[in-house]
Amino acid sequence: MTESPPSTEDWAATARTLSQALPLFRRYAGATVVIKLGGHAMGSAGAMASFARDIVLMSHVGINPVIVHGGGPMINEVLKAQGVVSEFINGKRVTDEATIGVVEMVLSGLVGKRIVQAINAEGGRAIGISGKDAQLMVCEQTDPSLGFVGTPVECDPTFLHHLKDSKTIPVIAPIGTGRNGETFNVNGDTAAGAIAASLNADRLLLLTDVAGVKDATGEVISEITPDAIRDLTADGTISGGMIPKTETALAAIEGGVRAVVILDGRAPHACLLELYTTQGAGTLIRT
Ligand code: X2W
Repeated sequence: MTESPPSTEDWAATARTLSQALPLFRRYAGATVVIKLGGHAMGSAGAMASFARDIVLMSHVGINPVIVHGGGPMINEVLKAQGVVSEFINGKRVTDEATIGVVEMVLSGLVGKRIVQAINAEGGRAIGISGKDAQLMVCEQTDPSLGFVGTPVECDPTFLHHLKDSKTIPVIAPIGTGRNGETFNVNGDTAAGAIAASLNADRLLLLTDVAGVKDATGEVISEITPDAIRDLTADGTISGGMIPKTETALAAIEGGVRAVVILDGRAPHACLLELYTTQGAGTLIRT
């Protein structure tokens, strides 16, 4: 069955929506927004296309989007095909020499290029790099028990500024370089926080598979301060997988990011809802 063509009323509603968006577009014109797209938030090809379209729209209305991606589930799949099951300590993959090769291949080669291709297919101009490129993310070993897992200690955003000047959208894989030529696997949230801080980003959006930070009754909190986050963590309300996300948020804010939002990336148009509606989406964290 073919869809009926839009009516005059439909077009009028579209025009009204566009006109109403103007003040919201102006609010973020020139802003740098770092978006962490986690592997669990990536979903189907259709969801990826919709995400890519939102990113292209953001760049057309004056935002400088910077994408940092994860890809944990995709790494698991490739390792599984090789008969390897990873061990995780506090949410970080124990990464031996064989594993780091797979991690880099999957993140830089597969996942990053998939996002680049989706953005370019929607008319944007994206480029896939990793933290290794142009000394973007220099790391130190996080803990010997984790093997080749790195903590970013120096981020040089110079190359990202060049990309911004040439209206190119960076898609960054969370792989870092060590001072002695090592390759480090960096948690995607940690990498996004460090890169956002180096850019003094206006917003860091952590797209995940939960609606946001929840209070003791299970309701999503729409806005919260870093101090209140610390209280909710101390009393156990914030726990499990949410802890690395809130820790990333607090570190990013301390490092100079204006605000962090934790939101469900599987919701259609999650980024647009957050930036361009007065209601927002997920949990906004700022002082
Ligand atoms: C992650 C990197 C990918 C990632 C890993 O190996 O799975 C560490 O655990 P998500 O999809 O955002 O979870 N690195 C050290 O963070 O992916």
